[in-house]
Amino acid sequence: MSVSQQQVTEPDLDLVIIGAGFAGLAMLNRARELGLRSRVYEAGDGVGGTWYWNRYPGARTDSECYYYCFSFSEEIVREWTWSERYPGQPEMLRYFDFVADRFDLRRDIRFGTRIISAAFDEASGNWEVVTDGGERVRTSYVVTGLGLLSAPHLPDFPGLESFEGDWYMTSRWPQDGADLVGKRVGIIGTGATGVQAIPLIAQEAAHLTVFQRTPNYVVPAQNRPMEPDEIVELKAKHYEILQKARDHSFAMPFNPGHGPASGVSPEERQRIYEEGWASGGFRFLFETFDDLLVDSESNESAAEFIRSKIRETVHDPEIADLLSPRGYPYGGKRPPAGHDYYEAYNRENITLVDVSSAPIQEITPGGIRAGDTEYEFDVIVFATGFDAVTGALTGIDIRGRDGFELKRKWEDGPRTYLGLTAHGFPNLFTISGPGSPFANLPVCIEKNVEWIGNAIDHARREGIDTIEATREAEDDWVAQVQDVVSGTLLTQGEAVHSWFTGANIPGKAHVVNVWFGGANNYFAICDGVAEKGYEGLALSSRDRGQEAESAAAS
Ligand code: NA7
Repeated sequence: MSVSQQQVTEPDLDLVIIGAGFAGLAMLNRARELGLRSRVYEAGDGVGGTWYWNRYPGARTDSECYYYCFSFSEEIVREWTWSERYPGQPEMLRYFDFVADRFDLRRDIRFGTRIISAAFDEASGNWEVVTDGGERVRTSYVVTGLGLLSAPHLPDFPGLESFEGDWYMTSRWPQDGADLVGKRVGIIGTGATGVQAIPLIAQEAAHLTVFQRTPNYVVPAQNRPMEPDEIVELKAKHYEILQKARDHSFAMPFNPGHGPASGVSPEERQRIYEEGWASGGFRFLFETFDDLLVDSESNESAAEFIRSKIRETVHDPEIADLLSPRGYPYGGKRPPAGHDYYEAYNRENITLVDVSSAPIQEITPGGIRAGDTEYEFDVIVFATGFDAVTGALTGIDIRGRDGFELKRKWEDGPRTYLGLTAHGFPNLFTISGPGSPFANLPVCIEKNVEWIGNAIDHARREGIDTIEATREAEDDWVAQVQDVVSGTLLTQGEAVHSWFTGANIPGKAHVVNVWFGGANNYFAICDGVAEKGYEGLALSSRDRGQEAESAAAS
């Protein structure tokens, strides 16, 4: 290559990172440690990702604060103190601001800037990334930190443009809030988001009508303020707790359950479920019995326990019955954590409308028509979920070798190696991409960041220009992602539109798009791949004019 050619193809940056949530910030910090010239592009005007956008009433974490957080810096662990077991969205945003300021991250972040395309240039071996403002940046590497649940899904209801009131999507809630006081509000959706929003909207609205298509298994989160003593203890043990999370199949520092649900007497089973209910949230799923996600009978015993709690809590038996999930397993859809969720249905100003048999037909100027009935509203709230896992990535025009579109590659379902890379898309890494674990995300994200950072560092040290998944390794991973879930009950939510399988989006390929083979196993696999010289990845060096494919990959 001549000097002049080299000048033409010299990239502006080593690394472009897309997104300034958990993934983007952790990646930026790691990139700086590695001496990479990096820049983050973020569509929002601030840091936080999910926690920047989801400002709806009641938005808070479903995982406990002390493991739903960054671990990359001991300073953060030492200096930040959580106020609640499950921090609310405003506290999460303060946390992100704290981290961004503490590490002076903002100077490398372009806010209010959306990446609209990224194309791999075969001749130079660089990516050209284009922003919505028309800026073009050439970079050696692109890392996406777009989040699994960030591309909002607004169902295609006819007539929305005719609605004369105000309407909001929970995931695009206005920064200065929405005035719901004294209003007639209708909310569509009873997933994790709707379940958080409903009790709080009911407190503000004159009347709240909930449109429910599929009832969920809601276990109370059991939120409470953090105690000073426990904060001291948790900070002291942070890295021990992190290791425990990394050893858990859902990356949570939980204790194992009590074996199979059938292994104990009915009385003991009841006692253990009561204990799990009092512990709250995901602990009910993971610390009661170990076979709830694999054994139908065990699962049904937990499901029936939850139904009994609904009957106990909700005064009107008909409403309790409508709220009771049936016909799919507990865990078949991502189970929400509740904050007085079922209690809210005892309020005078809340109405539950079952739209499973009488679907929403249209939005009218005055409200919503479901079946033959029209409901009148001042405000409609859409808590209708996300084009999960792939939506944010396919929303960007990403083109790899030969201009091939990522969107086309994933038409029949996403194809990646380890959820991190895709064949035909060299030097592009996807943090928490399709085929990576759906588990406690900060822990998964930081493991991905560590792996990607090491891979880039290795490549630079070895004079390698491109890293790319081999087709064989990708095929094998795609098959494994489907295989590991086959022995579980997790895909049985297909019938009830679970986003795990893409079934919540009309027309989307129905395949499991996350790794359910255990986050702990996944971390070990990724570590093993790196230890074996990036097995399954082709590492090539242009200068050497050779395809220096990793020995292990061949
Ligand atoms: P979810 O869990 O995908 O929930 C979306 C909700 O919207 C769910 O209750 C859907 O009913 C409902 N929905 C979607 N389309 C329609 C139509 N056309 N008619 C009626 N109801 C509809 O999204 P969330 O935002 O609550 O949670 C997403 C994740 O964020 C969550 O899993 C956590 O990981 C954090 P359905 O159940 O499909 O019948």
